[in-house]
Amino acid sequence: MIKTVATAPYQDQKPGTSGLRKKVPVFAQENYAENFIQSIFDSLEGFQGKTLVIGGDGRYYNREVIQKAVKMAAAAGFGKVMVGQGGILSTPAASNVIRKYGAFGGIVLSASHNPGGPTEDFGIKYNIGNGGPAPEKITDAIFARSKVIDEYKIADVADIDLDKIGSFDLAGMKVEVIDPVADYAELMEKLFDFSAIRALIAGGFRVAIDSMGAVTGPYANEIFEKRLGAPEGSVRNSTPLPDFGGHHPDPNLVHAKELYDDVMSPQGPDFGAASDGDGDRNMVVGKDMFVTPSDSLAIIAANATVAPGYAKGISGIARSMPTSAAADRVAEKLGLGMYETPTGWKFFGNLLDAGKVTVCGEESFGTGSDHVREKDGLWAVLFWLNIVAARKKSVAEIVTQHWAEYGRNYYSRHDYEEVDTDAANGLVTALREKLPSLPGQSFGSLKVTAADDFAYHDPVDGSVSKNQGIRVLFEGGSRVVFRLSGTGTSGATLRVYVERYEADPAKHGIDTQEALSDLITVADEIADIRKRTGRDKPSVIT
Ligand code: G16
Repeated sequence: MIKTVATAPYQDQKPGTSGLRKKVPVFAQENYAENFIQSIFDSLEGFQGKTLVIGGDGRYYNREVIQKAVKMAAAAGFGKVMVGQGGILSTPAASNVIRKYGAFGGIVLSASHNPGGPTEDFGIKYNIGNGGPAPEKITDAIFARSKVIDEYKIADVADIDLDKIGSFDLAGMKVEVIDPVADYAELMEKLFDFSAIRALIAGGFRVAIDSMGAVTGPYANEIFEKRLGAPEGSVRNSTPLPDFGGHHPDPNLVHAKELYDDVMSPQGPDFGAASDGDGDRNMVVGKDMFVTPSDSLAIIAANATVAPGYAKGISGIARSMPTSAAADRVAEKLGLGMYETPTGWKFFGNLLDAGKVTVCGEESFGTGSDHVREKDGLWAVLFWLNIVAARKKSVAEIVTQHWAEYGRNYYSRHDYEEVDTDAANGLVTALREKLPSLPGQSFGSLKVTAADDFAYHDPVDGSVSKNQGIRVLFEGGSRVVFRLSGTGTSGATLRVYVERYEADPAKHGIDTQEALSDLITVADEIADIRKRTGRDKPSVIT
């Protein structure tokens, strides 16, 4: 019943910031997905007879790859596979299932916020037993294996019925098709004060949750409409669609603009939130106030004790290097440990496992805590609603009061998408060469105090990750950071992160792009962006 299939390796299966992401036609090549899945199994040890969790964000090609993964898990010797009904498991829900049931690991099929469809993106990533993305030593091993693989094993059986909850035997392995929502909703109910949020909503506070035609729809329906009593229709675009309804399921000011405009209109809801393709990202908007992800992390950390799951306080905070230093000020005031990691949620895993931090966040619309080992979109939304309910203040009041207390970190990210790869690499190489000469140089009124290529020394396992983004720091705490995205699937994406600290509350009401305009000009001057990329402006500003 187990078939061994001869295969030829592909040379391009290097996992990026979060797993392997490619266009569907790439994944649909002969044995492409099989090679990668077998390379994952070949890089692991000790899973015989143990449990593997499998689920995905429901995008185009999800069901096909789930069938392959289940049959290959049986052939590899797993004892049990737990798979979400319909092949659905949001990334944080998958992380929770892995942890709750003590699974050996999980395979999550997602290309996150990237578009879906026959010519769009697909992805596969492996999560370890703590529920988090595999660390670099495993992803490196998977890549090495994928370059030489010559066969894979698969159970030669009919497709399983993914839509019916229940369990059955498949080639000697147990398959359990589980409700993808129940465990997750139960966890959220433990962490947050649902009765306070229910009372807030019953009192007329209007929420709009945009699931963007992606995986959080069923989760948001259950949590916001069923358990928290939000009127029907409060959750929008709630049916997960293979192509996300043609939307780009990226919760930011560009792709969730409709929701943003609605909340900003006088008759619109009081609170808006959106999630991405696989449910780990979030965007939070209050009336007259967009909350930057960096501020969101700082404000959640500062107010954490209002939520029952965090009532005892938090142990520390971690943020990715390009994320603004707003959270650092909270950590300093509360006397908490503060950690700066490279971009990629996988770098938070060790800190969370060691109990050094409770909450983590990234500028890329990701926030989360030690409840799972992934960032968690709906968790962040519920945290915000819990804070609003407990403090009895609007989002705008909460944010402006936070700035008044801690100062404001003006922050913006400029993305240059689908830039020619050679041009992008050339820009980074030239920047690296310039680094030693930058400190001491002045650009207008901005004087460079330090410039480096960020390297991370993991305080838990001692591993070192180099070349994680180029930082140019200026007097007064302003900075620009340059890095190439590790999640794109065509060309290169240059990200430029710009930040300026302003302590004076009288100067907290300036438009963000205006407040950062001198730094934006200097970033272009230092990196020669226009000339090297041939672009006169970013493709996306968030
Ligand atoms: C992934 C990672 C995040 C990272 C983001 C952006 O998010 O999990 O940790 O911040 O990519 O990475 P990059 O700047 O390299 O594109 P997601 O939501 O895509 O899984």
